[in-house]
Amino acid sequence: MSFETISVIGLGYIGLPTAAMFAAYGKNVIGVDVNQHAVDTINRGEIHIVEPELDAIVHKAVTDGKLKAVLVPESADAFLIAVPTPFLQIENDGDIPQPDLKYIQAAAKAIAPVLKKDDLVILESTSPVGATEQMANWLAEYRSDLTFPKTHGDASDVRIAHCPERVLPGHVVRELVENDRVIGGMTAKCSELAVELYKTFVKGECVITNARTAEMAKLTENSCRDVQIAFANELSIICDELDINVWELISLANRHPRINILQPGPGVGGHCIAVDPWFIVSKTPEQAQIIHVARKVNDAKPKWVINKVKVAIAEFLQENPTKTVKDITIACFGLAFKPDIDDLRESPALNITKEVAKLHSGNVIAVEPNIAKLPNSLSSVTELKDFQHAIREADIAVILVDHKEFKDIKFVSSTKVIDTKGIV
Ligand code: SAJ
Repeated sequence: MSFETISVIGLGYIGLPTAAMFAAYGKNVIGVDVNQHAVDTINRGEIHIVEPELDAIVHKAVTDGKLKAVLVPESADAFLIAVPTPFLQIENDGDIPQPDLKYIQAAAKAIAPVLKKDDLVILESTSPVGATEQMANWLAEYRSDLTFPKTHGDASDVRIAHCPERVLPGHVVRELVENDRVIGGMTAKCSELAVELYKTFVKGECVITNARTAEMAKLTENSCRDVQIAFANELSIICDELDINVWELISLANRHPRINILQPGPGVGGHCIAVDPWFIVSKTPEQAQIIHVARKVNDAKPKWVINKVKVAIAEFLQENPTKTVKDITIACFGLAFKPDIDDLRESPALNITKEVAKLHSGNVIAVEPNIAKLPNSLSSVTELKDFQHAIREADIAVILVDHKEFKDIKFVSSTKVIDTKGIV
């Protein structure tokens, strides 16, 4: 089977680079998105997301006529679904977040009318175990004239697989090509065809398993990182209590040949590591003990940092009895969810800055070298200032992200520094 036309449903951080890569390797690609702005932007040869090197690849693919974006799916040989898998609204504090598959269902419904015999449908969205089978059930429901793997095995009209994306934001273009892929077909034939499709551009190994294991593999990778970060975050709180420098401690422990502790921080952000472990916990709440606790440890870290700010304010007032709270300037260094990117979504640094601005009646300034303008949620409570200004003005400095611009940061001795990233 040769896949001539490939359709990617969902043109976000994963779907757009994937669509562009297939187009760059000669396939005809139809990208589908419900967002008119995204569709228009891509069809102009531009991009609506920030990812290094992607703009040039999309521009060339569109100019060469290999990539187009549409609102409604058209016929294709393979469909890759890369839509979000968020949570359902939590009703009570402490409830376990439950995954919401409504975008996968909507994608299945949208492609069903154009689906034909011998098509391959791949779910790329990070999903709870069982989501691929659920998607296949929805497709079977919408297209009772076609056969599916669950009932017809390798002889089915439509082939289904789960192939989770595993690329690191900021390095997507390189990692899409170089990373190994986990290919979880619903049957052996489904896997074989999915490997053939990805081999269009993937230089890494395409390793075959079943759909459920592929779903769990992706959740396991991100949960493993979350648990390890929780360990580092817990160490940082223990060390603070015991008056030990956690950064020195970790670098010493990491000299052991079999130890590799990650770095503590102000909490875990982004749309993956802080989300995916819940897909395991919600499915197996009795069994997923460590994964659950790790989530709670990481989610509690921003509160701990905010408490440190409150303590610093009290100490500052004690040491400077002629001053009032209103005289204190707090500078927050970094708003992004990790270093050297401009992505503020689900960022603990952003949330901490917001909370500090809410609790502090004096001046709060924010430094984020990767953005030109503050998001609306912050612009009414704080100002975006440059690095040097913030260093000069800060009575209390809160370092929240280890951006490269902050590496040589130095404060005057009177500035109280809360360094969540071990830069100072
Ligand atoms: N973080 C720490 N300490 C560390 C490492 C990270 O506090 O030592 C924090 C970061 O500051 C950030 C959060 O964790 O707030 C997540 O950052 P990250 O770099 O660990 O991961 P993401 O969310 O950018 O991308 C992850 C990657 N998964 C793994 O490394 C196992 C990526 O490969 C996945 O494709 C991506 O999730 C995804 O889409 O699932």
